[in-house]
Amino acid sequence: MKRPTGTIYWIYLFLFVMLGYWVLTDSGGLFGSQAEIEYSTFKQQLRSDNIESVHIQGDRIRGEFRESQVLNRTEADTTSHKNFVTVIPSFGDEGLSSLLEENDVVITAESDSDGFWWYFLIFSMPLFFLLIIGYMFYRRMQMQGRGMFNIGKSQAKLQEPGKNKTTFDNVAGMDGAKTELREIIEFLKDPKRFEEIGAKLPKGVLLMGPPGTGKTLLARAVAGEAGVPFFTITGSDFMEMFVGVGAKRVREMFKQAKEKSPAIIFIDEIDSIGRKRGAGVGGGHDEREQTLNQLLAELDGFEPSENVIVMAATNRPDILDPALLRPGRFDRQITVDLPSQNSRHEILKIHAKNKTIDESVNLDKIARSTPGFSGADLENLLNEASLYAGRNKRRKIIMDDIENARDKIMMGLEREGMQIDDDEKKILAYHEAGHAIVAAALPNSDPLHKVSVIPRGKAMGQTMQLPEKEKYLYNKEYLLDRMAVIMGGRAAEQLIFNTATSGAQNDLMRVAKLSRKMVVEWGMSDKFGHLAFGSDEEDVFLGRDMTRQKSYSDATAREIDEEVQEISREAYERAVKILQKHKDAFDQLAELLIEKEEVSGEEVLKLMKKDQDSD
Ligand code: NHX
Ligand code: ZN
Repeated sequence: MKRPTGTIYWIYLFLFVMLGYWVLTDSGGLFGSQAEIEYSTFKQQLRSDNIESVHIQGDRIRGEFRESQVLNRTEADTTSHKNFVTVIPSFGDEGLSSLLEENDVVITAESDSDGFWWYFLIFSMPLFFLLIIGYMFYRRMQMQGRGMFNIGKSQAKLQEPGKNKTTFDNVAGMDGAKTELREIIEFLKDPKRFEEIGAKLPKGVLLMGPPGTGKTLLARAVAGEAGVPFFTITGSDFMEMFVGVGAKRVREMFKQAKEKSPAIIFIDEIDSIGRKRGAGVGGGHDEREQTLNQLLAELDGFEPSENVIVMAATNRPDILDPALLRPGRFDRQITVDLPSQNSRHEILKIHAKNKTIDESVNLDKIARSTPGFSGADLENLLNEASLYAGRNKRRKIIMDDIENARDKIMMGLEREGMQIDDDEKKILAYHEAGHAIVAAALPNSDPLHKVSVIPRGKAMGQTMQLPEKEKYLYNKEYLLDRMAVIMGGRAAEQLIFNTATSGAQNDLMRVAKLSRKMVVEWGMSDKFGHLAFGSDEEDVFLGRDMTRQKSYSDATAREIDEEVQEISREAYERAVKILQKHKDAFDQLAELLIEKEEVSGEEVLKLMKKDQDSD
């Protein structure tokens, strides 16, 4: 049965208190019939010696008649009354006391208790509210499954070896990481063998890599392969509103793990407790530091023979406290990168297993066209594709579904509600055509995938390029071409409409960032040659040095700025030249875009070819 919810409970209590008040103060006259009589009536009854007793309470008199009185105040009301109530006039009545005595009336009195009850109510109100708040608080904590009394308990979830079916077969790619971890698995399977040789195994393994790359999966697979209990916890689970709780939870968790050893403890998102101490805005954070100190102490404390290995994952290794990375702690650091094209293919195969996919689907082609996708992105990709297929009442996922899903993930959700009028549609079409024509004309830029004037995500239209193959290095020619392509949008606005729009904001930003990087970080400017000035990092919040020393003079800073501007200007001018040269294809593409809204890369290339042939 469901217990009454908090609010209802309090409403009941409130009503109960009100009722009690009502009864006690007698104002409702629950006990016996009681007549309200005029003061003069009362005096008259007193003189005729018909008052047995009075009870004086402030300015009110309650009393009893000697003989019941029939007081017909209205025709209908002819009840006889034994009790009465009346009020002493505010100017007082001096003769009253002697009159009462003369007639042998029993007098009782009470201090102004009416007022007392009011005072009671007023003073108890804050207490009452405090109780309500306290109760709600308590309920909320209970609802989170961590009642008041659980507060110091470990929040780590235990997965028994039998239940964990994850093995390295479930993990595609990551060959380097797997090799590293095999050693640890061997150790966990047969600790004695290693102990006999006197080998000391790392206590902590830190998995670092971007989100969605399968760090948790990898840790789970290690536990599955080794067949040992697996404790998982997220860094933020240690945190509670009370100082010292985190530290206690760390202690508890290690105690539990030691009891079950050999075992693996996995701390996800360790950066939330493992951040550099004493850093960040607003100074230290007592609770977090205590928790971290306790974690360090536990790592130092347990002996290798206890066979507990701590794995941790983070996507921000740079903000971790250096103490965590010292030998004897997380000294084994494994980078988990975004998957390569081959790994993406493997990952897709794994996720395709529990989906019905048409034979015509070429997973390798998908892997090629999804650079920068993480494992989680790929999983999401196939799921979105299956949703598309379902929406279109298909029984199998076809290539189109996957491509649709990919475009959605890469460019954002279509914004169907956005109405664009014809004038703006024209600007938009020319802007995108500008990007596309420059991209098609330049030899070093990534091949065009698609041009679209359908609003998606933040952008009203976009030009998509897909690299032919995985790139880890970008040469100067590629970067210069890329900047020209991005400038193509603004160049188109200028050429066709002789104006500039605010829409190019994002394009301009990207060009500015790229050109600054070329000068400052990559040593690619003609003026400075092969010289880097060091980068200035952005995240001031995350415990980095906020006052990075510049390694160059103000005069150089000015020169850098000039060089950056020069590179951006050149990119713009190259774009203008290309658009002028291919004016026919440019116009045709813009018209095609207005008509069809989406144009594929191949179609753009065809237009370009026709244009060149007619030259
Ligand atoms: C606005 N949006 O904000 C309108 C609705 C030049 C025709 N008033 O360059 O859509 O102006 O080549 C990531 C990606 C802001 C972040 C794109 C943040 C775009 C997109 C502004 C086309 N395509 N601009 C483009 C565009 C705009 C914007 C973004 C972003 C426009 C341009 C957005
Ligand atoms: Zn643009």
